[in-house]
Amino acid sequence: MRDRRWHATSDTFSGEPVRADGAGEDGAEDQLQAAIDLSEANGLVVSPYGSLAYVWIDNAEHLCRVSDSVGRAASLAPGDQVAVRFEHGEGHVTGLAPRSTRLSRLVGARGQRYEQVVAANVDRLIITTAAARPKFKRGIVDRYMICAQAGGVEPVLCVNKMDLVKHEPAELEPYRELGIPILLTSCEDGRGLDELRQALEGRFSVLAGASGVGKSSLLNALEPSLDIETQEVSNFNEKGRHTTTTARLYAFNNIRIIDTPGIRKLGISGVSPEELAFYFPEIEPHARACKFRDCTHTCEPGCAVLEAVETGAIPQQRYGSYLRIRESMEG
Ligand SMILES: Nc1nc2c(ncn2[C@@H]2O[C@H](COP(=O)(O)OP(=O)(O)OP(=O)(O)O)[C@@H](O)[C@H]2O)c(=O)[nH]1
Ligand SMILES: [Mg+2]
Ligand SMILES: [Zn+2]
Repeated sequence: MRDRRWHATSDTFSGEPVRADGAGEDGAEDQLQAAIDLSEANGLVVSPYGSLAYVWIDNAEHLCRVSDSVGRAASLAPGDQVAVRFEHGEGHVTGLAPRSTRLSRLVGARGQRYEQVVAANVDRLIITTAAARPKFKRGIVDRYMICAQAGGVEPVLCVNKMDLVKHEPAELEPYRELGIPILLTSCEDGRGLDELRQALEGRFSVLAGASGVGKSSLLNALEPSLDIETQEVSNFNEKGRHTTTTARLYAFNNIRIIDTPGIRKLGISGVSPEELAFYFPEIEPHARACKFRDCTHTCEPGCAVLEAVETGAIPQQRYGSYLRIRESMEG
C-alpha cells in the first residue's frame, strides 16, 4: 500500500505493465532489450508521434524513429529519457531509461484496457480546471489527485478563468482542508500568473484537465512566444473543442512543462478498488480502523469511514466521489 499524502514513489522500466495489444508474449525480452541506465540516455522525448518521436538531443529537436524493441515494450511519453543512435543521419530511439514518476491513465475498450503514460519523470501535476465555461468539475480533480499519488507526482490545483466568477467555487473547500496548493488564475486579467510561474520554476510539470479550461492559454500567458493554438469553447454546451491533440514538452525561463490534450474521462490506472480508499488522504486513516479488512465502506457494520462521514470528519463531497469512482472501477 502506498503511503499517505503526496510522497514520490519510483518505479522501473520493468514495472511497465504488459500491453493488451499482443505485445505481452515477447514483452519481457523486449523490455530487457529496450531498458537502459539513465546514464546511457542522451535524449529527452518532447512529443511521441506514432512510430516516430520528437526528441531533444543537445538542445536541438530531432524527429527520430522508435526502434521496434522500444515500441513493443512501451509507448513513449513526453519526458522520457531515451538513448538515440544516429545512422546515416537518421536518429533511432534504441532504449528507454527507468521512469522516476509518471502520470498515467487507463485507456482502451472494456477487457482490453491498458495503461497510457501521459507524462514521464515529472515532479508536479497542475490539475487545471475552470471556475466557469466549462464549469468546475470536482470529479476530474479527485481522479487526477489519485493518479498523481499513484504515479509519485505532487498535485497542484489550478482554477483558471477566475475573471468569469465573483467567488471561488464552493467545491474547493475540501481541497483547502487537505492542504493541496491551490492557484486561482485568469489569462484575461492576469491574476495568479506570478504564483503559477513560481510553482513551475525549476521544476518539471505537466498540465492536465478537461478540454477548454485554458491549459494552452496559461502557457501562452506565461510565455507568449510559444504561440500554442487555442480555441473558444462551444457556446452551445460550454465544452472545449479538443484543440490540443498531442502532448508536448515546452521549456522556457527555467520551466519545463508538458501541455496535454483535454480529456473527457479519466480512467485510473494501477489502483484497485480495494486500495482506493487509501488514495483519499482524509479517508485513509479511518479506513485503517474498520472492523473488516475488506470493508468497502458502503454498508458494513463497524465501518469507521461511514462513522466519520456521519460526524463530518470526512467531507460528504469526497466520500461521494469515492463511491462513484469505486463503482466505475467495479462496473
Ligand atoms: N475568460 C477566460 N477565458 C479563458 C481563460 N483562459 C483561457 N480562456 C479561453 O478558453 C478557451 C479555451 O482555451 P484553451 O487554452 O484552448 O484550452 P485547453 O485547456 O488548452 O483546451 P484543449 O487543448 O482542448 O484541451 C480559449 O478561447 C481561451 O481564450 C481565462 O482565464 N478567462
Ligand atoms: Mg490546449
Ligand atoms: Zn469501512
